[in-house]
Amino acid sequence: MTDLRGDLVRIDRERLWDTLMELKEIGAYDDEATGLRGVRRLALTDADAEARRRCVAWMVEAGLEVRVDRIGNVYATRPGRDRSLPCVLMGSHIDTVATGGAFDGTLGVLGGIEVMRALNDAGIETLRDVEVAFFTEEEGVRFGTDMLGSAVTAGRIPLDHAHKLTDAEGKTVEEELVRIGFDGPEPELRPVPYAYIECHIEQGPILADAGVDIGIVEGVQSISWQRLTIHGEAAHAGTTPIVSRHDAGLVAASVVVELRRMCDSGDFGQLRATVGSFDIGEGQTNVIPQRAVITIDLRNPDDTLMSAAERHLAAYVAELATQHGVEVAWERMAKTAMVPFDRGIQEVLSTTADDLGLPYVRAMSGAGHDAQEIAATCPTAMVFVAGEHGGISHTPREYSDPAACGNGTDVLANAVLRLANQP
Ligand code: HGY
Ligand code: MN
Ligand code: MN
Repeated sequence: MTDLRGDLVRIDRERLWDTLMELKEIGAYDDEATGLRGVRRLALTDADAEARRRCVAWMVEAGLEVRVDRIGNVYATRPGRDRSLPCVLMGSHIDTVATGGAFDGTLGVLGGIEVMRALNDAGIETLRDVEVAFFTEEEGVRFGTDMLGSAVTAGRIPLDHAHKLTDAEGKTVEEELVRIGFDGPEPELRPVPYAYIECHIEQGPILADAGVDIGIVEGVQSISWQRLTIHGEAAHAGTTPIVSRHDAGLVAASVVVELRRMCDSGDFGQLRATVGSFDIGEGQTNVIPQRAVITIDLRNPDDTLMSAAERHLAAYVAELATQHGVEVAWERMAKTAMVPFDRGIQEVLSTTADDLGLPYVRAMSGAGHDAQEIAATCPTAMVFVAGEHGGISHTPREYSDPAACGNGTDVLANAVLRLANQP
């Protein structure tokens, strides 16, 4: 329905919330650690496929033209008056981490579909086409590199390379796209949009600390993902003298401790480091670990300090290898620079929030998003929505209330509407 104060449109908050609550049941699981229902919907699994089909059904019900590209990205178009003009694109992702919540990514996709319904309800015809998308494997948890689908459509990752990526069982992206029926015919390098806006939960404490629902996002910090494999030597835990050990587990653990020291030191700015995966091989109580494999996730808003951190880490590990007589192998999984968002699009978002009477703060994104990839192709920005429990995310405790989700999606709707009527 159209707002009484003129050109503002309002989404149907109940309808949006119902779709969020319905989608979170696809891939739902009982999380022991929290006692809550979590969401486990890794990219291209059966759960992801079912969620994809459900979103496509909602898109078709809203009268949208749906297409699928060769990396499985799905686009749904609401035609405008002049179809020769580049579209305004909204979107995000519906794949989750293995211990996910109900809002990461899904708010931007279901919010975009709700924007389309609200435009239909208000009988609004836009000048430009408006599209909503969900991108493949944004999380990177299954196939090892994040923002995969959006990086392919932005031309950063070649389709062929993406198709060949494998999961822990050796299944390729291409095989899984075919298996779930989302190996679309559309070229992955899509027509360049006029603008892209992504609505997403903040996944951190900034908005909650400021007591606001809305964040205007200024950019995304740099991301570095590496896998480190350490080959030592198995030996008896009791008989082997300390000085003659080649303990892969000790080297891996030393890296974890050094990463935290690097963050605490301040020598690398606002560096954040995480070893999220720590594989110690057979895991035998009385055997010195022969092999350890860890993943290292670094984040930094400053590219120069990110590179300095990577160099320091490489030198530290090389020294450890010599000291402990182990072999090390590095594998690059992902690397993206800090991405600033378009000031013009940020301006449309902030004036829209003002017109809606919604207080906001400006913030850099701590998390990676599809928007950072699409920003390479067209003017792009994001609107953040506050989360409860300090904005905690990538856990079933992730929660944003109906009012915050509705406010964020109203900002999305009206910013998209303004852009879609720009000649
Ligand atoms: O890793 C990230 O920041 C995002 O959740 N994919
Ligand atoms: Mn996300
Ligand atoms: Mn995420």
